[in-house]
Amino acid sequence: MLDAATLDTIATQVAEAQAAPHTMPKLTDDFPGLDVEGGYDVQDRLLARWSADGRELIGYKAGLTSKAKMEQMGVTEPSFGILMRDFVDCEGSVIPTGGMIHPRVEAEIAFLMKDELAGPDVTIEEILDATEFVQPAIEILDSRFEKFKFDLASVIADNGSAARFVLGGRPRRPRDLDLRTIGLVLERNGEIAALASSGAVLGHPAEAIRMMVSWLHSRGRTLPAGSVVLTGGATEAIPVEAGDAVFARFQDMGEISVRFA
Ligand code: OOG
Ligand code: MG
Repeated sequence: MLDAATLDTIATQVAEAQAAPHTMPKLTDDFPGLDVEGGYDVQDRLLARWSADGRELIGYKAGLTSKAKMEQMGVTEPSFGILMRDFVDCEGSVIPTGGMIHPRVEAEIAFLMKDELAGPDVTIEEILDATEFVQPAIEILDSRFEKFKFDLASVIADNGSAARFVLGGRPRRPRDLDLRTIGLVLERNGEIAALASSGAVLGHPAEAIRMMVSWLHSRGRTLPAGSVVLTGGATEAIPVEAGDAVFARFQDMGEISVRFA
């Protein structure tokens, strides 16, 4: 357990590494007492700072929810993080890489919530009832750690490498699809870079929300109505650089494109 002053110091380091993007060593190198709960305490401090700056929380992200992602990043449990309104880019937009260190893209299914979810163990049925629609998303990650290498506590403190995200495609009612078997194809510059099925995310992407709501509950919070939720990359994350065009096709849910400059 780290004391409040140390958690404040870590939050300042992370906030600075994100605001004027630069790498830092894995936080557990300098702060070996940092654990997963401490990582979330750092996130709380980031949220408090950003809210004080007038930035708005619009939802939450689950990460490291598929085997491909866990293997790529060398961890065995999901992570959760916060999504601010200013992380959003428009479908079809050109995203500058200048403000990022080593961006990577991943295809995810987003949920838009119409009702609040709360408590230690909501069911998948309750989650589907509380969902307005599901929609394709591309998340653009940018770890602030050298060589994109970290452990779970460090990446949680870095808000799950969150940088930008794009929603697009065709919003669908969650019960009109079989969310265990949606095919996802991620292309970079016209070539397939990764393939997955939505079931790669914990068997059903709503399972990521089930875990998220119980995590929120453990921290005295709920998932508010109106939240955007990213359920985690079904494929591994693919590096991008200026000039790249990325296209994600989602079976029965349409497609999203973005370019990087
Ligand atoms: C951590 C963030 C993971 C996902 O969808 O798995 C994430 C990382 O891999 O940098 O957003
Ligand atoms: Mg992600």
